[in-house]
Amino acid sequence: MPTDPKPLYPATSESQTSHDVVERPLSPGEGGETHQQPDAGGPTLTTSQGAPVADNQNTLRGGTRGPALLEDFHFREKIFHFDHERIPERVVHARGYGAHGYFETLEAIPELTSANLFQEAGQITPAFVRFSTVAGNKGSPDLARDVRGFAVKLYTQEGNWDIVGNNIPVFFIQDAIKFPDLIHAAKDEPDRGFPQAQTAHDNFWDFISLMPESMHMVMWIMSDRTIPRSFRFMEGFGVHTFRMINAKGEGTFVKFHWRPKLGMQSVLWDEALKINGADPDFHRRDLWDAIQSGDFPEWELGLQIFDDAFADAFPFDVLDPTKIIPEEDVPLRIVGRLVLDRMVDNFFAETEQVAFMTQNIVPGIDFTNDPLLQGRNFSYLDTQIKRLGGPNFTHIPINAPRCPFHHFQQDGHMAMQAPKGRANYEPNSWAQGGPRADPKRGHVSFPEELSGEKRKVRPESFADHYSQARQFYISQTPLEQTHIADALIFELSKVQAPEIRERAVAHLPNIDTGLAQKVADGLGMKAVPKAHTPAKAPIETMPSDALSILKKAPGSFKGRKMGIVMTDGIDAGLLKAVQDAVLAAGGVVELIAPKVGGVVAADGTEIPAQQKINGAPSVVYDAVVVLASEEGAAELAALHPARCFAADAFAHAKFIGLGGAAGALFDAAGVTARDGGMMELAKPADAKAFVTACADLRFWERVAL
Ligand code: HDD
Repeated sequence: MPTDPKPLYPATSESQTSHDVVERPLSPGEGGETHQQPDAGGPTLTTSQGAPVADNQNTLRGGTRGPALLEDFHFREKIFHFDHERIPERVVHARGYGAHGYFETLEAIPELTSANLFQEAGQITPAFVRFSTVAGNKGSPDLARDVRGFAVKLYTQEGNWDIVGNNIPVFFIQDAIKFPDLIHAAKDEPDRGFPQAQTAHDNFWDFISLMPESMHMVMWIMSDRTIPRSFRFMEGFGVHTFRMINAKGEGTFVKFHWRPKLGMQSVLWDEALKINGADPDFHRRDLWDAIQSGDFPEWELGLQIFDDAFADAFPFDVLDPTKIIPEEDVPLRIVGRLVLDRMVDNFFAETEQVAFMTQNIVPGIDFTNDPLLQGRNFSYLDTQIKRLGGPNFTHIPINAPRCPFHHFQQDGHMAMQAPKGRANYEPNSWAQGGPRADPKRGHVSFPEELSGEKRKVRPESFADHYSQARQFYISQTPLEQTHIADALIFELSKVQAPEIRERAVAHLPNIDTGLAQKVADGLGMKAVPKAHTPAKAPIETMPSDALSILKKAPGSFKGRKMGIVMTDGIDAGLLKAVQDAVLAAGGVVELIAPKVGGVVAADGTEIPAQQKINGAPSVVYDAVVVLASEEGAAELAALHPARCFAADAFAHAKFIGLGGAAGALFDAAGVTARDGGMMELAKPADAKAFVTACADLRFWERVAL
């Protein structure tokens, strides 16, 4: 006689929710000794079977100078494991960086969704986020001009919910069947194996120029959104229209937005190129430094909520992932915040093995018929099985749910759980029969009515490819528009086939004739090529300030970095005043000197530096200060890296503080003009005014449009 089912698979135990910690000696900087002595008191080295190892320097040999013996099980185990250390990198988004944190619900929205995490304000849900670039391989530089992935895993009490988004709210293509073509075209070309991590090549622009649906995305990727200052200063978007379902089964459409509390910020293209050389890990280091110092980055979750009536009246199809819904039409409703407060313990175990999947949704959340989303729902599971080696990747702690889970999936490579009992199927009549489906608690799809012919077809409502591209362009400030034109000129100047260049530029008159003219001029074309005929005539759209980075500037130096170059003989009081002012504004300071050992101030104080001048170009700072005695300024002026530091800081429209004889360095660098963005720091009291000015982040007046 069957009795009440008892859970067959126990709730996750401690060892399933967090990594079993394998102690290893701390390295310098983590609190470890700089030189660990062989007998420093650490644990004994063992094989992975636990057998103590006597000698980790020499293989077992037949005779002192004889051959290595196959019998050396320690050697063989060590080398075999090393040989297997790599797994396939992600086919896209290979280069990424993750951190742990939490999502806090700020507003309960049970009227919109039964999703457990939105039922009570103040509810905390553990989260893991991985940021990434798309096209480059795992070792590519951080400042590639590229879309950034913004993938969020929320470990809710009713299962893992992944919002696998980007820092751009639209996508290149409308149907997932084109994804392999898009990615093949964007990545390095198959015959030559380059270029790495960039779209500035023939194949990309060949494909893109043949796909008018990508034109809206092209405006976004040619904007400064694709060269973010760091992950902390990026927006994130779920991209697709999703659905929320409440306890009564009523559905509403929703788009997800992550908005950085520190505001958005990007670097200049010339900076991006130089940062990639100076610090290819610029974005990783930024996130690491911020979190390790307790300055936890934070994003608000904003929802755009709308119903069928809005969707029907909206001039574009809400299922088309190449379209946004302007915030002016549907404002964001802020319902929560995401805080990243802990780095991973181990990059591979967590960041590399984390498996995001669009199909990971929870009760109260549902998909829509967006054809890109539907295709993604197939691709992500498939890719994880390939990448992580089998179906049990959900046993890996970073991927395991943090709520109780019970199912009959079993066996397979690397099964980590040992379910007890006899029942591994359902229905069954055993006393301990295991879990059963629950129609009240379980995920229920929105009961949308479906009809229509079975056809390979693109709906007519997806046919307008230019209206929102134009809307994006006209929403930008003149400076941002210049950056878009410059980016297009740069990318297309790397395209060798003139007919591809022409075909790409021929889309631009449908977006903005001024832009088309600028790009054609920049490429040395005699005239703007004849515009392609749009599949559907564009409609008039209104500019939206929410689409511009500069119109949403934060007006704060919080979270930013000041580089201070100093020499012997400086005023230590002035230096301290600048440091204090930056810290008070929520920024951080890095001290740079001709020698990393530091400098001796005029009053004899020894001030250590964190960087030597040729390892710290000004491109890695948000604003700079140079404090120099007369001899110090002469010493800097003789150093090429110091002159580049000064010239670049000026050219990149940075705020520049000058203390003592620092002006001599700028003169030597060819920067003889002084403007409102260059401020003399004559006395400690000037430091505050300077740092207050830095809240504008750039002195744009210096840059010609
Ligand atoms: Fe994708 C990874 C975001 C379209 C197939 N995608 C991946 C990641 C992000 C996105 C952030 C990295 C996740 C991580 O950090 O591990 N992808 C998007 C967005 C898209 C999009 C915002 C459009 C709105 N993707 C897309 C399509 C397909 C894929 C149309 C296939 C049909 N994406 C994949 C993938 C990846 C992936 C092959 C590679 C590694 C992985 O999944 O885990 O399955």
